[in-house]
Amino acid sequence: MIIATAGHVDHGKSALLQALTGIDPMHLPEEKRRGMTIDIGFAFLPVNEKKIIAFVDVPGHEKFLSNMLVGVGGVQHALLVIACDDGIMPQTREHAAILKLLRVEQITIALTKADRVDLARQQALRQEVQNWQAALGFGQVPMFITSAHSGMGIHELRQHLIALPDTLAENAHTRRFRLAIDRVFHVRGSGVVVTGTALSGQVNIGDMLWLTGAEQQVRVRDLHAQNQPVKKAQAGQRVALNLVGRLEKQDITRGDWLLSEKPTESISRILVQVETVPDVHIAFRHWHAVHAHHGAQHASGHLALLQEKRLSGDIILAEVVLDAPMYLAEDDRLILRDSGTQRIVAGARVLSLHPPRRGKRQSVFLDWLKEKALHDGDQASLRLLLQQGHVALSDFAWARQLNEAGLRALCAMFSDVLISGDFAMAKERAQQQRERILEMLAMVHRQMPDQIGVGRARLHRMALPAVPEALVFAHIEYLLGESKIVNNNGWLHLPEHNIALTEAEQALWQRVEPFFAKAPCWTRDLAVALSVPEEDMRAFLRKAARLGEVTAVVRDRYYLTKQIAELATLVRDHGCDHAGALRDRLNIGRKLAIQILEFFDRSGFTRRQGDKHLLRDAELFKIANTTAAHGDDDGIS
Ligand SMILES: Nc1nc2c(ncn2[C@@H]2O[C@H](COP(=O)(O)OP(=O)(O)O)[C@@H](O)[C@H]2O)c(=O)[nH]1
Ligand SMILES: [Mg+2]
Repeated sequence: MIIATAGHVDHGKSALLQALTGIDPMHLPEEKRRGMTIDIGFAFLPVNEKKIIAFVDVPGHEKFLSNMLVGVGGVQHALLVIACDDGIMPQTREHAAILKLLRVEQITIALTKADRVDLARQQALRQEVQNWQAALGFGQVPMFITSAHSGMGIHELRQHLIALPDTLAENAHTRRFRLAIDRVFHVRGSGVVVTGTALSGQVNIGDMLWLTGAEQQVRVRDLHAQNQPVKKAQAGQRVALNLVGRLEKQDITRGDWLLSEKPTESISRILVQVETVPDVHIAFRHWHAVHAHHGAQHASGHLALLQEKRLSGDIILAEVVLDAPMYLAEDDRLILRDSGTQRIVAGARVLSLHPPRRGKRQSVFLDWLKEKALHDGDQASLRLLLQQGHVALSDFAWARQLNEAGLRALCAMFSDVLISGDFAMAKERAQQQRERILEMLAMVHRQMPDQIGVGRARLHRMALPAVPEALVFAHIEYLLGESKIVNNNGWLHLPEHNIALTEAEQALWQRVEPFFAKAPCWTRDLAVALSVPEEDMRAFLRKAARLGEVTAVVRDRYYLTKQIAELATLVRDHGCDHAGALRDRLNIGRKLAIQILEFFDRSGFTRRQGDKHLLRDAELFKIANTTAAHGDDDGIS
């Protein structure tokens, strides 16, 4: 449990913490000299064996608002302090707005310095504050009248804070570890130690984490949570980590992050829902220069509004374009300050880490984004993505910082969704795509009756070019498993496309096969040589092709399929990527060499680039070695 203070400068935040915990949270010499909090400070209140409350004390002076924002990032509860003699002041309002925008909705209010005013003033202020906070929408907020000098109300406030429930436990089990670094030390004998607020997940001694900024993997050698040595720390705790890596203290600064793993991409454009609070006046311009704060990090950038004009009560959708990458997850909350006046202008809830390159102002997309803004949480996010098509689960889990257990639990809630490898999609849509694959195969068979079928890369391109290859391959695997399609040495075809030779045809095959020993054969030449009508020979060879015995490199010119496989092996292993090379290697005519390479291009085995033919689907033309298939089981009875 972490509780942060909030409130106007000199209202007695630091004094209150000292009264509650016995610890003076001000630690900098300059703070002591000036009697004013400049940076965040800390105090810990041990409750029992298991529970220690961490307090983060923040500066109230508007000059140090950045530090205040660092202090309240990731906390579960805030102690909003208002001095009885001063009442509600500008930073009281500003800090309350920040808490609201960061969704720190659990707050307790302390009316401090009660010894300075009479009872009537205390009661009048209590009423005023009650009305004000209710208007802000905080709901039921416990209020205490205290004096750090006389001790009034301190015991009651302490007991109240001790009894607060811990709310972030679920987050610790379903999310990845994320920690916003706010301080860095060099500790003699240990090396680099960082401290920060754990936003989500868990960390153990020995874990490898990704350190942003220094951009390297680090190992956790030692851990403290809530100021105590521990083996494991988790979300909702102040954590100190002794890190091992190629690191010096100066390689790390406040605002860096410790993440579960290296992000696959750097995020500097995000789509957000701009959020406002009644106490903050906003007047956005398009391309408003802003400063975005998140955790202990901040970066400058611009706010690009997505709608031309806004109707009152409408959701404000915008793109935040950052000057430096930030480490965000969906539903994270940013605080936006006006770069000129430094004032808080709004909060922003992250809706998407991946703004589309085109069409983000089109109504179809805006409607979808608006729908996203209206809903919170993992389930709604996945449902809305599934509406658009397939979802890459690893990307989705990263965007929401879900760990494996969290993702699994979420997927289990979707009964009408098909999970295939890394992809999730609506079962109905998957069914449509599989149908499409079968239809395409049927068409291929109609158009190319002398071909046994197509390779999977080509089938992907023909049937579902806009769907990721891995997903189409997964569909194909499924259809193979269901015997809806057949795989013949990498060639895919419908089961009914493959029929056996009759006895007469088998006899003809005995006579035809020897002709292939030296070279590929033309249908007409075989017809003439064997005195078979050309049309009969053509039909026979097409059937042999469907059976996978022969393969046509051009219409009516056939190789034995195993010869094609040998040619393919040659290209695969020696890269005979142009006709000259193949001609020389095989000692064949240039025209035939070109026919072979063009056939490989058409099959999807190679891809033409200029006059080269580059390998594309190396799996094609591999003749399965069926006798070796169970080799691994040898010796096990
Ligand atoms: N009379 C009185 N003075 C207080 C009380 N709490 C704090 N102060 C004084 O108010 C000033 C500001 O207190 P401080 O805790 O630094 O305020 P902060 O800026 O909100 O952290 C200091 O001079 C304190 O001694 C209180 O309960 N009663
Ligand atoms: Mg202070």
